[in-house]
Amino acid sequence: MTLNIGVIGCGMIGRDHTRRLQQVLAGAQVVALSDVNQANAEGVQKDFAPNARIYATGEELIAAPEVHAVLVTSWGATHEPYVLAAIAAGKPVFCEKPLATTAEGARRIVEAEVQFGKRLVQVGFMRRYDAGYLALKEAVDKHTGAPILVHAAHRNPAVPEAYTTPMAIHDTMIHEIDVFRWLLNDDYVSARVLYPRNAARSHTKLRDPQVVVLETAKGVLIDVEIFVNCHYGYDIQCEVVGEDGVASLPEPMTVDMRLGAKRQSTILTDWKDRFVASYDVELNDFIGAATAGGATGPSSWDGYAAAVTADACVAAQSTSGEAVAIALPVRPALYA
Ligand code: NAI
Ligand code: NAD
Ligand code: ISE
Repeated sequence: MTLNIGVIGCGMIGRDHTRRLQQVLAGAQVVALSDVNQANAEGVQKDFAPNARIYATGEELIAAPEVHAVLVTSWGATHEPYVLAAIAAGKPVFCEKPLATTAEGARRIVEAEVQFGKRLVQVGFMRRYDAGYLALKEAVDKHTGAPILVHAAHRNPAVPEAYTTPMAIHDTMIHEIDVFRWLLNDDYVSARVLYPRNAARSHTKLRDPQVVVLETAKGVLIDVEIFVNCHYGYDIQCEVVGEDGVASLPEPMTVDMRLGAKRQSTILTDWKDRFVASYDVELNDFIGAATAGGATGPSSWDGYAAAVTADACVAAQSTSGEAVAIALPVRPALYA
């Protein structure tokens, strides 16, 4: 059976996910597109999905009988109503991060899915599918002993003026928030935020870089540098210090060159290239589970836990370094 997918939001990542569904992966086809800016949907239709029908609204796309499953790749603030509509229609839905831009919004999705009685939602936390993070997890689980510290960095070369201080958490660090819960099999209890002087390339509405310190229930301290105007490249770093040793996230494969009395290797500049393979694997997982009528991988609960933590980090951005507590309610059995 071929899974018929409708894509809501045809910007950068909606376009890229449509390309992989149409040209890279087997088992699915994009039959419907929607975007508040219809020109974006038309561009994606023309380039990758000539047979897809364009719907005026995401709600109409979700209701369309030919659509078996939905991809939500519109702006973060629009995710919640589309995911709720897909659950109400009983259709599997892959939602790009963040699941919702507030913890209450993510909680409403968890409650709707629990009431439906079956998992339908996969959140786009693709790092869990990255070969480097999987290898790091194996090293942490089997070799380096119980974790004590994590040092991490999330660096983007530049961001537009519309990117503001809280977005460093909701839009960017949300990936670290999710992946460290998974990597350490732990939950967070507090967050602190510290700022050095502002980088010269930053904007007036953005404190950049920021350092977020998360503490986990098992007592691990995680420091994350978020630097979104680092200029030199797209660079994701992570080192886990354990009782018996230290494990580091592998660098992306690159050719080591000796040229002109220098050793050189390339640093990527675009998130699309850094995680290209993990986007393929996460969507392949979605196709498999959605074809069977359900969902797998990062869940609504993971999206909710990330949203609660992100809200605490954003609150901690204005407490002059004071810790903000993080607490989750009891996890519903659906997500055990
Ligand atoms: P974008 O701005 O390039 O594209 C968003 C598209 O959604 C635009 O075409 C816009 O017109 C459309 N849109 C906005 N509101 C809509 C609505 N209510 N209904 C239908 N369409 C709507 O943004 P981008 O970079 O593609 O990001 C989209 C989502 O993907 C965000 O949630 C972002 O966090 C996530 N993302 C995830 C990445 C990852 O590594 N997993 C990487 C980049 C983005
Ligand atoms: P984008 O701005 O390039 O694209 C967003 C698109 O959504 C635009 O075309 C916009 O017109 C459309 N849109 C906005 N509101 C809409 C609505 N209500 N209904 C339908 N369409 C709507 O943004 P992007 O970079 O593609 O990011 C989109 C989402 O993907 C965000 O949630 C972002 O966080 C996420 N994202 C994830 C990753 C990742 O690595 N997982 C990377 C990039 C983006
Ligand atoms: C973007 O939305 C992503 O998800 C990228 O992975 C991240 O590095 C970037 O900062 C976000 O804007």
